[in-house]
Amino acid sequence: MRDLQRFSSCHIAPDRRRGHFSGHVRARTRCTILGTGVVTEMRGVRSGPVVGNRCKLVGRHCLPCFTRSTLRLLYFVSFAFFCGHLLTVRIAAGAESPATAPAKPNIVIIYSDDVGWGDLGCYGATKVSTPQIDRLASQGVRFTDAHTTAATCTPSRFSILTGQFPFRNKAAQILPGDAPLLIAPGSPTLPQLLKDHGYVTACIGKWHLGLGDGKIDWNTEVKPGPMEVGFDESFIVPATPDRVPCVYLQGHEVVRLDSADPLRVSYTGPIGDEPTGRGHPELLRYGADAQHLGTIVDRISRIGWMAGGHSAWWTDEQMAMCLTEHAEDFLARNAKHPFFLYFAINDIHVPRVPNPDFVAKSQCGLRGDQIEELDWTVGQILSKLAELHLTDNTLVLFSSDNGPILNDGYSDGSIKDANGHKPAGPFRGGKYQIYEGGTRVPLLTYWPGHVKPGVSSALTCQVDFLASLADLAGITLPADAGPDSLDLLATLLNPDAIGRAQLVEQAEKDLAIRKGNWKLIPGGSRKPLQRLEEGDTNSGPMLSPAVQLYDLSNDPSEAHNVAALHPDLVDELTRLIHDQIGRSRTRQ
Ligand SMILES: [Ca+2]
Repeated sequence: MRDLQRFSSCHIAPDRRRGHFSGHVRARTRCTILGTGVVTEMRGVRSGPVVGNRCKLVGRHCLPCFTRSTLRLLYFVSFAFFCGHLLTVRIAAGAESPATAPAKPNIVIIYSDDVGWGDLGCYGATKVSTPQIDRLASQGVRFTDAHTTAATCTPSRFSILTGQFPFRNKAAQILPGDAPLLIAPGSPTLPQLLKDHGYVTACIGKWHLGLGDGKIDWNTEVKPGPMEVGFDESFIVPATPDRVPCVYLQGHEVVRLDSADPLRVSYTGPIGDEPTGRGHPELLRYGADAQHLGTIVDRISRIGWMAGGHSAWWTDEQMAMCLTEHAEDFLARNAKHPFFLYFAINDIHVPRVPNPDFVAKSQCGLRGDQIEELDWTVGQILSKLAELHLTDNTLVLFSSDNGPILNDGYSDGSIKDANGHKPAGPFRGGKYQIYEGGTRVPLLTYWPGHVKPGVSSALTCQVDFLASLADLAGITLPADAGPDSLDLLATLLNPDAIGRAQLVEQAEKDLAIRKGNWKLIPGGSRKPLQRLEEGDTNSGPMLSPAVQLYDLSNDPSEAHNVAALHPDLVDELTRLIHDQIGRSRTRQ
């Protein structure tokens, strides 16, 4: 093998160059002879000549980088593609039913953050490149009317794990970083059900569902948490990347915490002598709103304050890489067991600090660069599944926890750099908002040989994952499990299958209901107009406190309120939403 340094430029992060990075090192190289594109990954490299390290193809390939191992990988991938193509043709021709599903197929949910309907190439984006995610779409089912249960993070995550609408739990709102655990330990969550039926379960990535009992000492065991609601193991960002504490939690313990330097966290006022965004704006890589002027970590001021625990502080630009490595490790360790991986990656939530490998890759600034980092992550998971010969035995679901936003507290240039990119596609609104852009998100299902490739317009919701995936695993739901979760497994696997007849949508305190292509917002929206005027997404016309009725078949951008033209329909949908909200459950 040739010396890679002769034709590659090293992109090891600066702090790694200084030797401050401890633990496993992964470096990526970019070919400077053949042009753009991430070419190889190497493990166990800090700097200097790279000879004899394992190459791993992740994107466009570079001939000089072919090693025997990559050739073997290419051979396998080509063979898998060939077999997948044959199956696709046979299924599309209706010649034969999809292959018989294994008794306990593996399940991977890749749950991205704040990714909008229009943020991906397979949904029409042209300013970003997402070939790996687009591969899921071309070989799986791409849903055009899939929804989160809410237009914000915590309630959507609550629903995906519990199968319950968040409006039934008043605490299911955006949580501070020291909030108590939102889900009752021992309750029949999606991971608990799968665990009880032989699955190994893992939560890797952003949690934001509370921890402990509300009085957390981060220097001792932090629990209850993911492992008390059904996960065998966890490696998490406790809240959000823009909230303290800026540390990883593995199991019950803060990672790399030095007991001689205890970690303290506050959401009531400054603690310790760490600089804050309010006191030292000159230290920031970009400005922040009033909410985000707390403790500065990695030159970014956060929501809340923290002191101590310095050895445990994360580095934002390495977060995607770190979480991906843990996910790959989980897959490798459990290749011979049925597993459920809930991979809640941080991209593309603020603060937007993509790894240097992805900076300026997109045509729409840091936010677009972070989408390309997200795409890389998805490619890594697909490659790992292929390497482990698990592709044909694993259902992969890709989605997002709420709609998109440009300015979410930091002046990172995302509005200025949008460059015509429409993060919500044709839909109105985005994160925090009751309009379709708030909850209508990408959903892709991928399982070669078992998913019929195509595009589905079925109305679906993530609250249905619990019942659907339980069905996939052969689990009969207990009566108290998933009170709002409908079994839409057939819909997830077949673009010709129908979806929900109706769905309650939520954006903080605003509620709406969908029935077919009709949508009623009975109380208007309480979100201030200013957020739209700032150019977050697709602004549309003025908000109205009056009842709003939209015909999405003719008016997907919710621009024309036709409530006055259809009083009977307004009455019918008003009764329907009151019925849905008034029940304790909607699953029969
Ligand atoms: Ca989110």
